[in-house]
Amino acid sequence: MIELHTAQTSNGQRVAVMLEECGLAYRVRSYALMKGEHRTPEFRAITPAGRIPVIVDDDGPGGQPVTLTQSAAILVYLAQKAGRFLPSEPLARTRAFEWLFLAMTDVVPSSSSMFYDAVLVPDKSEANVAWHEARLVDWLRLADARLADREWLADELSIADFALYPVTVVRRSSIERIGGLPRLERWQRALAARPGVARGMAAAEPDR
Ligand SMILES: N[C@@H](CCC(=O)N[C@@H](CS)C(=O)NCC(=O)O)C(=O)O
Repeated sequence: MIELHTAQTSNGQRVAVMLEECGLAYRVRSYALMKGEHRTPEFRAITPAGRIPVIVDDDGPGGQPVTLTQSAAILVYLAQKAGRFLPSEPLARTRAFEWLFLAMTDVVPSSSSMFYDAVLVPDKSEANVAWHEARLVDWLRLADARLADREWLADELSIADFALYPVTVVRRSSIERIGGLPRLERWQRALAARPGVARGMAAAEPDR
């Protein structure tokens, strides 16, 4: 069994979506981050970084338990464990990583910076939020163009799609503000219609 320590955020959702899509058994330990529920010695003992998501797989390689952080690394681990959503052919695999990294190192930082500047930093700045939003939208336009002649970001449905999807849901209003991104929205609808994606997106909801 895999224990998923998570919260109702896009970083947590991408892992729950992947667990669901791979059909792996897992249980959720959900934390209300704004209430500081994760700021405990018990959680720090699991992960010194003190941040979600974390998985603890009691059946890791060689039957040994393994603890992993960083949502993108967890997606790669689960893809290898389940043998799904990460092509084995070298170029197709690299293509999946190309779009995984775009999601994780370009889109997510822009989205996170919007949140930090609007909610967390001492000197809030609407101008800075707008600057990061423009950057976010630039990257999403690239994904929209990529999806013009294909169903998924890489050569097949992959961890790249599951990595990007939750952050595009969180940033729906940014997409609406520029009049929409039709190919990206078609891709969002295709993912939203998948039962595993829907279950994963809701996995950390408080009433669960
Ligand atoms: N790069 C990390 C980011 C992890 C992260 O920033 N998690 C946030 C929630 S989305 C967190 O735990 N924040 C709590 C805190 O900073 O105290 C990943 O993808 O897993």
